[in-house]
Amino acid sequence: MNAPDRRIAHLDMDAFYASVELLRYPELRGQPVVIGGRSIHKPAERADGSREFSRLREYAGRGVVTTSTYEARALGVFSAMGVMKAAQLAPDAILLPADFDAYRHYSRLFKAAVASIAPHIEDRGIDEIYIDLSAIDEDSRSLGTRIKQAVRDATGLSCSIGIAPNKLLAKICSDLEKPNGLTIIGEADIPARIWPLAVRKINGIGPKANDKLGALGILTVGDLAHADAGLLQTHFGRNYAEWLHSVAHGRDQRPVVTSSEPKSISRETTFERDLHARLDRDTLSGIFTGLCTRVADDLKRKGYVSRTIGIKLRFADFRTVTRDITLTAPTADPATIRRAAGECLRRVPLERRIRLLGVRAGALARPDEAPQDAVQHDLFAT
Ligand code: DCP
Ligand code: MG
Repeated sequence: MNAPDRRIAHLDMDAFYASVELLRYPELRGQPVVIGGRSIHKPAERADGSREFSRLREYAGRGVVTTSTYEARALGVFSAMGVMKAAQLAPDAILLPADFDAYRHYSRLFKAAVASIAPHIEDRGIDEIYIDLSAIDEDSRSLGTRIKQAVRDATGLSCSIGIAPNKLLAKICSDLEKPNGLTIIGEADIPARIWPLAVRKINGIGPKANDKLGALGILTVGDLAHADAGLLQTHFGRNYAEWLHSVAHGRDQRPVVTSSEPKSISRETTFERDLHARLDRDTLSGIFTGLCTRVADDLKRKGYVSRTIGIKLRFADFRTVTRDITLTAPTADPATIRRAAGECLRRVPLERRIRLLGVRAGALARPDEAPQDAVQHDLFAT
């Protein structure tokens, strides 16, 4: 059973990065637009004040699409797709570089707008939040509409909201009528609204579990709800089988957790071409120092110091290794971070070419707090 009186919303911004870009370039509204270029893809301004945009077909490189407008999605272009691949599907689509500062700015604005109506918020990243509405005495449709309007007034952007008895269902619902959706369900709606959905729609059923379930003929959430408990246990183990069964019935007790302290701050970069530890030593070293400087800047801007510095390397064969080191005193100093990261790097045998390099600061604390003793082993676990 779900707790009787809970009412939880999940809010997710629509095509977030792309929508922020459309605020800046309103002439692109209605067109397929893809975010994923580099700074050279910034639009050029013509003498008459109009702008000249890059097109996907002009792109060469290994970048990935961060997001795309719904018009681009209609052409098959989605998040995480290689930009070159996207260019084959939609050569004339507009290409723009990402501007994370702008996205963070709008992220803060929309969260503040929601908080002015419903302050019990769990931050789930740049464009999504859970909101506990249980203590608010207003019907869900009018409250949801009011929150969406507040977000639009503060940002000019649309979002989609799901309102349900728990986080699990709210998250599924916010996606059901995107973009600009408001989807409200109660316990009684589970068979009609949730059971027809593919099991993949459940947050926590990843590609592996999805494939395994598919092989057992379990395709929809309804199939899962009616699956034999013994069969699930045999294939997934007792814990996961029990979880599968309970989520298929729409059960979830997790609270909305309001604190939003980050666990770590990291920066990473995928190179244009794979780099060799010795032959490209200077280039690598420059990039490495740059990453450390950016991590230090992030720490200072967000007001943290870090006790654990880590690195991530991905080799040309996609093998990924991480190393980390605990400092004697917490820091936000770029040179100290660079030294610690350099020590980590010396612990990795560098035989293959390197594809990606990352630097992470973990075990965060506020500079005025007594240093904590946290040790993080899985710095780059996601
Ligand atoms: N993002 C990214 N890389 C991904 C997925 C997303 O960089 N593989 C970024 C860009 C998105 C933002 O995170 O704008 C939010 O992710 P969402 O999954 O919510 O996607 P959108 O907001 O773009 O679209 P939707 O309307 O489907 O929510
Ligand atoms: Mg979104």
